[in-house]
Formats: sequence, structure tokens, C-alpha cells
Amino acid sequence: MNDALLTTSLGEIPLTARGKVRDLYAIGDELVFIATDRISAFDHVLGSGIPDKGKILTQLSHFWFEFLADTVANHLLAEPSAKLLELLAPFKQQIAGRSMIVKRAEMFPVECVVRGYISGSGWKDYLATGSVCGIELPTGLRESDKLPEPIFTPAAKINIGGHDENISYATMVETIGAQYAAELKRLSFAIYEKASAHAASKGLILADTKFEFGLVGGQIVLADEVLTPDSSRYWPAISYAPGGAQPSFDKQYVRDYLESIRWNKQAPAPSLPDEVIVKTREKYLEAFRLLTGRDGLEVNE
Ligand code: Q0Z
Repeated sequence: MNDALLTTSLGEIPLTARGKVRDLYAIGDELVFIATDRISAFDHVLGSGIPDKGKILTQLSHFWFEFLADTVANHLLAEPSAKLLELLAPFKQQIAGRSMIVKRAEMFPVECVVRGYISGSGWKDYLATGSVCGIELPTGLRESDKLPEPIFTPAAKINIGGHDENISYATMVETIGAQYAAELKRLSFAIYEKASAHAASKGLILADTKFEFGLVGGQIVLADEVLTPDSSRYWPAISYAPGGAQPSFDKQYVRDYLESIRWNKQAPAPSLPDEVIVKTREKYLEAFRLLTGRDGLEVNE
């Protein structure tokens, strides 16, 4: 099995950025995100893709933007220009079901992370300092414990490939100003509250998640992808067991395979056996079905 889309090319339409898994094109103030089927693990993009992963994550993002519409404005463009649609027409095959046409925003250079549970870089910081992004936490927390209340732990965007760096809220204020910082923090909590309650009702813990915001015509909009397994940690509530790392909802088969072959985590990254690809694809679909209540992907022409 591999009819995964690993890379896109849209002819004359200029590529603005290639992320680990998404390709970004721009025509004036209209941007086209295409989520490919690339998958990363241990900081590398792997040799194999997961068929439909880009469609699943894009359609999940669309679900969340709509679910959150009363809470926050977003960067989706309701009516792409006729000119853009005409330019994109020859590339329907690559784009269908996996693209997001959005308004160009002035992006805030901070990642807005909300954590309801202590994991990942938050756990590392806590072990080293007893706090995360300058927020003091109770002593005696175990890895993956639920926090007394969600915390806002901003990070500075480094560059593509580089790791974001946790910063204090004070540093965020210095970077974007007190008013924007307060508003992004308020919105981030409001979104996390609403999304984590929905996830919980479907048997999923939203352990933490990362948002990116920008300004469009002076209005704050939620941008980028939202609440996908690539930007969030979801754990099945049924197997939640603090006191260690939780298995990844989506990538555990991939990680287990990479550990089993004792890959040294240096380029070139390996390809995946079919069984790992198929099982991982099923996990992305499972998350999609649980969260959206839909049976499967919107079929595209
Ligand atoms: C998002 C990224 C990707 C590499 C730029 N609405 C917006 N306006 C302007 N810029 C962005 C957005 Cl979302 C924007 N990124 C992140 C995405 C590949 C980097 F697909 N960069």
C-alpha cells in the first residue's frame, strides 16, 4: 500500500514554504495550504507517507474551525477569488480534500500552547526547574499527570526544522505587547476548554495543543492547522495511566517500529512496512471519526 502524496507541485504557483508535512503556496493575499501524507517521527520526515493523512488532518482542522466559530475568528477564506480557483483547477487531483485556502495574516511570532497535562517539553522543564515557562507547579507531579488547571506556555518560533523554545509570559509580552498577549492567552484557554470538553465526551484526553494566531485587517484570527494530532497530544482516556509517558494516539506503531529496527535517528529516515502504514492510517481515521462523528472523509472529485 502506498498511494501517499509525498510532495506537491502547482506549476507556476509559487511555493512559499515547505513544512515537515505541509506545503504552502501563495498568490497575493490568498494562501493555499496543502497537507501532504508525509509523517514525521523523532524529528525526521520518514521515507513513507500515510495515505490520506493530509486529507484526514485537513478535514479535522475544518471541523474544529467550524466547531469554534463562536469562540474565535479564523483565517479560512470563505470565497477564494475566481482567479485563484482558475489557477488551481489543473491541480485538483493533488489538492482535493487536503487543501485550505486562507487569508494572508500577519502572524504573531509566538506559539500559543495550552497544557492540561504535564508531558513532553513541559515535563522536561518541570523535572529540571519545578516550573514550566516560569509557571510554578505543585511538587510531586508524575509524568502525564493532570494539572490542577490548564496552563498557558508560549513558545518562540525558531525556524523550520528548529525546535520552538519555551518562553515566559513576560517575554511574550515584550515580543507582542501586553494587550495582544493577554488576548491570545484568553483565546487559547477558551479554545482549549471547549475542545478538551468535546474530546473528553468522545473518550479522548486533549493533553496539550498548540495554536497560532495572526492579524487580518486588525482582527485576531486563529490560523494554521488546529487541534490535529500533528499539533496536539490526544490520549485515549480508557488507557490513561500517569506515572510515565503515554502511548501516542497516532504515531505509536511508527515509533515502536523505528525503535525495533534501532534506527539511530539520523538522516536518512527509514521507510515503513505496509503493516505499520495501514495500522497508523487507521489510527488517524479513528481520531477523525471519534472527534467529528463522521464516518469517513468527504469524498472529493
Ligand atoms: C503559516 C507553515 C506550512 C511551512 C506562514 N494565514 C497565514 N498567513 C500568513 N502566513 C501563514 C498563515 Cl497560516 C503561515 N506558516 C506555517 C505552514 C509550511 C510553514 F504549510 N507559515
